[in-house]
Amino acid sequence: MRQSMLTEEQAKFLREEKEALAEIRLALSEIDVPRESLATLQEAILQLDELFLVVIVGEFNAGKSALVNALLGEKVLPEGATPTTSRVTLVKWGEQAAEQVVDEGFAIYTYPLPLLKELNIVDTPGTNAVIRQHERLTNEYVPRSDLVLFATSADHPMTESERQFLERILAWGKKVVFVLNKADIIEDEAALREVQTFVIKHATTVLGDPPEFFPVSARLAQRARSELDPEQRTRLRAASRLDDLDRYITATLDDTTRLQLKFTNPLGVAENLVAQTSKTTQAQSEDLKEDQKTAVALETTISDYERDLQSELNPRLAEMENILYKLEQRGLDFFDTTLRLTNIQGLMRGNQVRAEFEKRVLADVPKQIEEQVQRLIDWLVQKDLQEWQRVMTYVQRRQALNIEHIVGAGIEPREIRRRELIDTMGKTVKRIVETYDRDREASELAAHVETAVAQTALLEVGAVGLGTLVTAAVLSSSLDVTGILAAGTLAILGFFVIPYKRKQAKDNFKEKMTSLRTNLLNTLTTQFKNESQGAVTRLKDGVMPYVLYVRAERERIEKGEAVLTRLRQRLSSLRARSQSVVGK
Ligand SMILES: Nc1nc2c(ncn2[C@@H]2O[C@H](COP(=O)(O)OP(=O)(O)OP(=O)(O)O)[C@@H](O)[C@H]2O)c(=O)[nH]1
Ligand SMILES: [Mg+2]
Repeated sequence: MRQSMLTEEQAKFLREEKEALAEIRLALSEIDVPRESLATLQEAILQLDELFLVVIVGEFNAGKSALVNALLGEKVLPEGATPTTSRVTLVKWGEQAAEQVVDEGFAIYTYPLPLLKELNIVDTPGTNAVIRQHERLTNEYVPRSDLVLFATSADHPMTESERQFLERILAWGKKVVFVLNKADIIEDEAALREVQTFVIKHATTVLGDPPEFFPVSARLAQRARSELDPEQRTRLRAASRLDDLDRYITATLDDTTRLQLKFTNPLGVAENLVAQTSKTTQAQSEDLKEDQKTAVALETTISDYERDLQSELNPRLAEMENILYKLEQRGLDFFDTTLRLTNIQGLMRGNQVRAEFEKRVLADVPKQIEEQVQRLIDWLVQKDLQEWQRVMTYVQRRQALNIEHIVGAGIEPREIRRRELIDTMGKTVKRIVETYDRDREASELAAHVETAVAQTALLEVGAVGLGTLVTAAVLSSSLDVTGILAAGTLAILGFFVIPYKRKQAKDNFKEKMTSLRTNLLNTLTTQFKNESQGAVTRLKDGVMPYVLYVRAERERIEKGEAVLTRLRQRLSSLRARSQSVVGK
C-alpha cells in the first residue's frame, strides 16, 4: 500500500494492525495450527504492503483470462477452449511487456499499462478442471486477494462446484463480485434477466446478501478493440457491457474503499483461521469426552479406595490393641491375686505360678493376634483384587468404544497415541486381574508383617511366627518375677517383701506391656500403611500414564480455546477500528 495516501491515523493503524497480526500469528502457531495456514496468514499480512490485488477465479473455460485481457485492453494472457491457464499468473506493471515463469505454479507478466500502477491482477487456473492441481493453486492464492472477481460462464452459470468454491472464498472473508461472462451467447434481454436472476439467487444463498453482478462479454470487448470503424466499435463496446465493470473497479480503487478492503483483508484471513482452529479444537474436545469420563472414574475409584483403606485400617488395628489391653489387665489381676502372703505356699512353686500365668494371662492371645492379623491381610488382599476388577471394568468399557469406532486411514496421531495408552493400560490391568493369586498375595503379605515385627528392636527375639513372637515377649516380662519369687528366702522375708515385689512386678509388667503394645501396633500400622500404599501405587502406576495424558490433553484444549476466544475479540476490535479509521 502506498503510505503517502494514508492519513496519520491510518498509517498508525496500519502499523498496529501489522503488529497485532504478527502476534495473532504467533499465538496461532502455539496452538497447533498447520504450517500452511500460518504461511497463508503471513502472505496476507505481507499483502498489506502491496498494491491492491484483484484475483479472478472461476471454473475453467469461463473466460477468466479473456476477461483480464478485456479489462487491460490488451491481449496479455493466452486464452483457449481447453484448460489453458496452468499457473497462477500475476499481472503487474513493468516498463516492458515480459513474461517470467517463476515455477511450476506461478508466473509473472509485466505490462506498461497505467491501470497496473493502481492494482495488480491475478489470473488463476480454472477450478473443476481435470487437472486438480489447478484448483489447489487457486485455493492457495485466494486468501491474499483484496477483491475477488468470480467469473461464471453464461453457457453453464453458477454450477454446483462453483457454489462450493464460493463458500470457501467467503470463509476467508473476501469481498466477492460476480461477473457473468459470455453474455453474448444469450439471445435476448429476457433470457439474460433470467440467467441474472438465477445466478444472483444462488449467490445470495451463499453470501447472505445479493452480490454486485456484472453481465459482460469479453469477446465483444475484444472485438471492439480491433474494430476499425468507430461507430461499430462503440456499438460493440456498449454491447460488451464492460464499461460497467470497469467503472466499478475504478470506483473500488477510490481511497476509502480500497483502504477498507486492504485493511480488512488479512483480518478476514485471520478470522477464518481462528474459526477453522476452533472447529478442530471443538472436535478434539468432543473426542476427548469419553476419555475424560474414564479418567475421572479411574481417579475417583482409586482415591476412594485409598480413603477406605485408611479409614478401615485404624478400627481393625484398634481391635488388636484391645486384645493387648485385656491381656495387660489380666496380668495385673494375676499379680494382685497371686502375689499374696496367704499364697506363700503356692508362690514357692515357681513353675506352677508360671504355668498358671501362661494359662490365665497369656491364654489364647497369640492365636487371637495371629487371627486378627490374618483377617487384616485377607481384607487387604480382597480389597486390592476388587479394586483391580473395578478398574478393569472402566478400562474395558473404554476399550469397547474404540472397537466400535474403528477409524480407517487418516486417523490422527493424537488418537493413535491415546489408543496406545488405553491398550497398554488394558493389557496391564487384565494381566494383573487374571493372574491375581490371593493365597500368594496373602502369604507374601504375612511374611512382610512377620519380618517387620521380628525386626522391632524391643522384642529382641529370633522366634518365627507372629504368635510365638507375642508369646515370647509376654513371657519374658514375667520371668524375672517368678525367678525372684522362687528364691528360698521368700518364706522368711515374705511379710516385708511380698507387697514390694507385687508392686515391682506390676510396674514392670505394665511397662513391658505398654512397650509391647506400642511397638506391635506401631509396627503393624506402619506395615499395613505401607502395604496399602503399595497397592495404591501399583494401581496408579497401571493407569496414570493414561490419566495424565488425558489431563494434559484437556489442559491443552482449554488453553487453546482460551487463546482463540482472546484472538476473536482482538480481531473484532481491529475490524471495528479499521472501519473507523477509514471513515466508514
Ligand atoms: N462466446 C464467448 N466466448 C468467450 C468469451 N470470453 C472467452 N470466451 C472463450 O472461452 C474460451 C475460454 O476462455 P479463457 O479466457 O481461456 O477461459 P479461462 O477461464 O481463462 O480458462 P482456463 O484458463 O482454462 O481456466 C476461449 O475459447 C475464449 O475464446 C465471451 O465473452 N464470449
Ligand atoms: Mg485462463
